[in-house]
Amino acid sequence: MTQKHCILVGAPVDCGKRRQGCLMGPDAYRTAGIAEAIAKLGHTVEDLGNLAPRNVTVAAPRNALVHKLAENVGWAQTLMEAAQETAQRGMPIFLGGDHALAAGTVAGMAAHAQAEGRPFFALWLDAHSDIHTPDTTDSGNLHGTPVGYVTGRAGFDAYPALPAKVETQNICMIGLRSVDAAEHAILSDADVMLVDMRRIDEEGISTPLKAFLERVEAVNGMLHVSLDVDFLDPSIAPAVGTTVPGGATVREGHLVMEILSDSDLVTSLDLVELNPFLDDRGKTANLMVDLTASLLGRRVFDRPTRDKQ
Ligand code: Z70
Ligand code: MN
Ligand code: MN
Ligand code: MN
Repeated sequence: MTQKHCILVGAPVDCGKRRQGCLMGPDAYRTAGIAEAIAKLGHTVEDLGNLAPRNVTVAAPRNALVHKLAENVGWAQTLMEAAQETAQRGMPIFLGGDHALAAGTVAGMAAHAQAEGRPFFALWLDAHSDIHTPDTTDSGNLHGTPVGYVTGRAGFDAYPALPAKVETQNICMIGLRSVDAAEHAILSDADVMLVDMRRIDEEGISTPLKAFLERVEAVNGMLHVSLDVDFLDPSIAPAVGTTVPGGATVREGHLVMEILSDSDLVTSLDLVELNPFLDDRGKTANLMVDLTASLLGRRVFDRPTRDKQ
């Protein structure tokens, strides 16, 4: 892959759900050596430190279950701007923080792509589809809503106006195994590319991923990757509030990242939902850093598949 200027953006977002701890995520990635791992691959690295949410006031949400709406809206504003600023001079890597942060990062990257005159695509690596709205969520946890926001669903009146809507047909979700009824209803009408665990078991993870990447490449698109810790199986990635059994293996995780790296299509990355309070001697933070290294070009061999005659 080509040499990048990687910009680490600390986003200690912890307002997207009730269980606390994701605010320690950015520092856990730093402790696990994310900057050093990226620099070792020949890229340049800049660390912006940790950002803070804009202070905003909002009207009370219609749905009384909704948790910390103002703080979520404040983070969306901060991160939408940070994405647009950093994307102009490098590849932003957002160190979360829970998945609520993607409302800002994805909306900001979509706005950047629009300004560049390029189509925008998002790859959602997650057990969940996160396509609720503040009205449909039955947990009130806004980390379950960023896809709803960026695709322009109704109900986000408190949020900043979307500068550029993400087309549902430009989204691919891989790793799905926990989808709520209201999400199921919207997804069965939309044209999101859905890759659940059954499809991964039957086709392998590379076949649908490569099919999606071909579509991105064909139109010179920009690709944002949003990696939720719970994409991975909880046995290898325990540091997450919502563990869902039956997730991706270490090998599937690395394979996805290596294929993405080979494609050289990825222009931004979220690392989300790491809760260091729940980790086992840093193993989840270390794995997320290793996966980031694979995305940025780390290989066992450059060409592993060719035999010498
Ligand atoms: C559920 C909800 C969710 C992440 C859990 C779960 C949402 N659909 N998202 N963990 N990343 O509460 O809305
Ligand atoms: Mn998620
Ligand atoms: Mn999830
Ligand atoms: Mn739910």
